[in-house]
Amino acid sequence: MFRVFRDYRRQYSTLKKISDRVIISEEVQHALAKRLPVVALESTIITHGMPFPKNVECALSVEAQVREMGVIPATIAILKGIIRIGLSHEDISFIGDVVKNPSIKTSRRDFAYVIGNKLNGGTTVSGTLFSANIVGIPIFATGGIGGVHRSAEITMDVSADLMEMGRTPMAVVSSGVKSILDIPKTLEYLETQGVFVATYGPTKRFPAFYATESGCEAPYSVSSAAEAALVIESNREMNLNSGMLFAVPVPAECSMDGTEIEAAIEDALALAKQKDVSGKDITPFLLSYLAKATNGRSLESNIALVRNNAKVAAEIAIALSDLER
Ligand code: PSU
Ligand code: MN
Repeated sequence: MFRVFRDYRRQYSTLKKISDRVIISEEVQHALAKRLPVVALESTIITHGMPFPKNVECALSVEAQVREMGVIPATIAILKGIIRIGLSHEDISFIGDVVKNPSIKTSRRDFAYVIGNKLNGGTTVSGTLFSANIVGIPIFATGGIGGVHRSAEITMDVSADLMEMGRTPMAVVSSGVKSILDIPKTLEYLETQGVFVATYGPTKRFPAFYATESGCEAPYSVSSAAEAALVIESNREMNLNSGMLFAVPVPAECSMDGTEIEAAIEDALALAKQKDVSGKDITPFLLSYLAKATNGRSLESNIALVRNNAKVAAEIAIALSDLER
């Protein structure tokens, strides 16, 4: 079974182009061919999650941090209708300049339209999982995944990220989910989808993005990158074909007070309702409201946790390639 995984990677990694619709950067191709550790990174966080130019600064500093650890970052986006696995600095600056170069927030349901019309797309967690999995990248870092929205029992707003995690054998490292969402329902839904969930660290206390505590427990915790790698490896060997979530609390020095952020979230949700914001627009709306309401502190905390998650993902990627050798 171990072989299946290796062949699976070889099958794609030696191809320059999987199809005319997908281009892997030379750096990422080389890393996949040599089985060097690679971490996938999303781009909706650049196009719809943070304002310009902080978005570009954040994306570049996350890439630099991963590289410093000897791991190859593969930021994924759709540029002019082509899925690009591994972006140059120019590409990141291009999609980050959202006024000049607009992009569509792209999850699974948006791909065909964005590609067919040769548009730019910031790939969400679901879109990035789909793309990274085509080329066999086993691990992906982001800030927070989408989840079950509050009042989902009325709106049925459940992020496509959760279904994609259920059907993609990749590990996602995030600071749990934002408390703009319904965290207990999100954990239930992940279980329904067969997604393995663990906190990364000494306790099972599930984090709430800006805040370290959500009041919920994860079913498991892993205490090291090596342990996470063993779980990922087993998932692959068993051909479970489902995903894994490793939840990393925001570093304490950058965390925010849960009650303060909760008050801002309630205001943001009320305003969204009043303005009739719904569907794919709601997450970007809430994020930008929170950044303003907290005088940019939520943005700083967001950047810090993304960097930290990328660092953890890089450590796990290293442990994973050690196992493969
Ligand atoms: N959470 C964040 N920042 C983000 C997102 C989520 O803290 O930028 C983005 C991710 O790309 C995620 C997407 O996949 O929002 C989920 O959107 P929705 O809730 O519309 O599914
Ligand atoms: Mn939604």
